[in-house]
Order: sequence, then structure tokens, then C-alpha cells
Amino acid sequence: MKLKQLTIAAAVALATLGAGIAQAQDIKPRLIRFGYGLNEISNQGRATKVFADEVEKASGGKMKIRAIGAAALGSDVQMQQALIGGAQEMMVGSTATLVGITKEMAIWDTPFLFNNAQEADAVLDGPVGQKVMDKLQEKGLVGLVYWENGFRNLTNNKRAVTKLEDMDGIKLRVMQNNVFIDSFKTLGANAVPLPFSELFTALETRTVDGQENPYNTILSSKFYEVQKYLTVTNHVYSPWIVLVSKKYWDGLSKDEQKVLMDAAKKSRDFERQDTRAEADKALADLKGKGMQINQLSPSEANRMREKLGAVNASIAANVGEDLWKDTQAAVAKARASK
Ligand code: TK8
Repeated sequence: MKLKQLTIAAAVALATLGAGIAQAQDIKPRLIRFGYGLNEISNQGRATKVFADEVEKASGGKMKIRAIGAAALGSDVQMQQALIGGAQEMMVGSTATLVGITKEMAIWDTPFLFNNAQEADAVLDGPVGQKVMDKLQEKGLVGLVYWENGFRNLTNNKRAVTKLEDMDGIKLRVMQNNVFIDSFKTLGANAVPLPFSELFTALETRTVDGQENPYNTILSSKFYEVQKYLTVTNHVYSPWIVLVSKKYWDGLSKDEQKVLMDAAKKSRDFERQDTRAEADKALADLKGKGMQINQLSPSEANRMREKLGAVNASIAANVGEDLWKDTQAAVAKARASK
């Protein structure tokens, strides 16, 4: 009995070893760790799956994406550092959290820069978007494509924000980025920078009163469980960006780079459609979950817009007047062509 068991165990071990060697010699799949901050069931998770499937298919199984969501590999900022150091291969996250590495990324944080998603697509996918993306290379990162995070809206637990003055003293979590801190201080809130991965707990424990994110994220991260009021502000359009470690990218063949780039573009097109479809019905969903929702009156929306205009000069100074002007021109062109 004992001998038989041993023999079986040995046979299994040998077979496993054999398969392992065959695999190592014949297939040698490249394993790519791809981290992201939201849940698997979010728009970010769904598009990551599309990307992973495309990479596997296009490479004939030679490249494999190991997708790791819910910030299990770290916050946006931590993952960016892991990519730069070469400890992680890929990620997707907010451009806003990259500003500490590449200051030009702050251009996307300009309040009310885009009026609609079509303007955002035109500018992000055009020469200005590419120019900003290319700036990452000297810092050890390669940007592939922009995905849509979306237009950001305000939630909080203190009161329905119906006028500018209602922002007074609201302790509001913002992304770790000076433009966001300045913007919300300008509006009268007490802006507290925190990584997204700590946000749900901070809201639940009332360490902060509120936050701002697109409808999709308010839904997928279940912020409706810990936030009562939602104010439709659409104060800024937030892009996500798909990143590769430059150290890793430089070690890939041209064909392998093309597999990643093509799959990134497919995932982008899927992601934008999926995100927009979800956002279109999200308000009704959030209402159904019990959130109290209000639209700002046009005159109050204008007051906020005017106040926020005060941060534009500092954004322009930070990103450079040339990039500021090029971006304004690209937006004007997109707006005119509609
Ligand atoms: C996810 C974040 C998130 C962003 C934020 O990692 O931090 O509020 O909107 O999407 O990048």
C-alpha cells in the first residue's frame, strides 16, 4: 500500500516536472502583472479583462496578463513606483495621481476643460494627448492609451449641496494632487488628499465627509452605502491611463510591444462604450440605492465654475504656457467640429 502510494506520488511529481519543462521550453509565456484600483466588477475590471483576453489571443498564449484589482498591488502611486523600478509590469490608474511624476499630466485636471466625452476623446487621442503621454518616458513609464474614468460628481454625508456656500467646511477626500487640493479649497471645502484604496473606510468611519468620483465608481465601490447626498457637478473629466514599466517595455520585441498596444486600443474602445452605457443609467441606480440626488441650478453651477477658474492660472504655470495654449486650441477645434 505504502509503496504504491509513493510510486503514484513520484509519477505525479515527474509528470508535473516534465510538463513544467516542456512548457518552459516550448511556450515560455510572459507573465505580465497588471494592477488596478477598483473592483473586478467595475468598468475598470471589465475592460482589464478585455485587455487580458486580447493579449492572450493575439500572442497565441505566449503573453499572459495576471490582472490584480482592488488595489491589492497597492494604490495608484505605489504601483507607479513599482513600474518605474521594474517590480511590476503594467497598471491602469488616474492621470491625476501621476502629476507628482510628470507635471504635465495636471492639464487633465483643469476644471470644466471638456464639455462632453467626444471632446475628451478628440483631445486625449490627438497630438496633445500623445505629447503629454510621451513625457512619461523620461520618468521610466510608457503610456499606451487613455481610458475613461469619467466626469466627476460630488457625494457627502453632511448636507445636500445646492449652492456654493454649502461646500463650507465639508471634509472632502481628494486625489493626491495639488490641482484637486487647490480646487476644493477654493470652493470652501476642507480638502484631504488620500489614496483611493483608503477611501471607503475613511467615509465609513467618517474620517472624511465626502468625496468626488464618476457615477460608475460611486456604484462599483458601493459609496452609496456610506454617502447620503449626491450633487451633479461634472466639475472635471478624469482620464485613466494604461501604463507599462519602461524597463519591461524595452525588453520586449517589436511584435510583443505591438500585441500590447493593439490590445490596449481594443480595451480602450470597449471601455469607453461600457463606461458611458453604465453612466447613462447610473443616476437611476444610485437613486434606487437610496441616495438623495440634486442638480445644481444653472446660476449656482456658474458660480462654482467661476470660482474654479481661479486655479487655471496656476495649472498653466505648472504645465507650461505652450501646453496650456495647445490644449485650449485642441478643445476649441473639437468643439467647433462637434
Ligand atoms: C483608482 C483611482 C480612481 C480615482 C480616484 O485607483 O482616486 O478617485 O478616480 O479611479 O484612480
